[in-house]
Amino acid sequence: MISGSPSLPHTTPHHRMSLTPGPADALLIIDVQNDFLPGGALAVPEGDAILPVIRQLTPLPFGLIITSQDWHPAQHVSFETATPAGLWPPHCVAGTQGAALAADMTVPADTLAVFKGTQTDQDSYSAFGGADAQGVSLAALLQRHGINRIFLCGLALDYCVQASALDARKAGLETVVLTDACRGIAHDLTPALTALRTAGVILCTSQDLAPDI
Ligand code: VGL
Ligand code: ZN
Repeated sequence: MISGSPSLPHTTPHHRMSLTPGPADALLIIDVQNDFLPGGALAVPEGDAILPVIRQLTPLPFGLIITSQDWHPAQHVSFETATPAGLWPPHCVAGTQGAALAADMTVPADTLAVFKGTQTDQDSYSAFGGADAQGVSLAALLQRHGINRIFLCGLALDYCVQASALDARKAGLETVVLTDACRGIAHDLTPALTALRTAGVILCTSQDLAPDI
């Protein structure tokens, strides 16, 4: 480049970082469960719009793909029917169809699964509060696979995706939220996006990973 020539407009350090997934990158698919989809007990507006986007992401060469699931006991503390502190209608009760992953989001056979909010008296919006069926925490699974960067997508952007992305930063991971592969509960998602950016989370779209998506 000619010395003194202007740098490219709109080019920031973040954008210069390669966003092409590789072996040290994980895709974390947050709570794409029937109860968070239209018709479900706690439907996220347009939640189903992310399904085709996620279907384009899963074939990319991530080192690891993990799904998280809200997996609540029938009288969970977060249910308005169970406790005065409960904020939500009953949803994602362990083992029910509502807690199952969306049938039209096919994930590769070697995808790992973590479950959260499994104790009656505790909730966790963050997937980092979850563990696999053997009780191995999400953080341990990522470490075991040598993951240093995590891409997040799923539901809901302003609750479980946000909490998981903030915990990923706290765990020292490069953290990218794929905004077109998320939907939120609030009408205005600006506060959630601002909190993410402030914590050093990179916001981009699936287009930035695979230009032909
Ligand atoms: C969620 C509310 C209650 C989420 C889970 O997955 O974002 N939101 N439980
Ligand atoms: Zn929940």
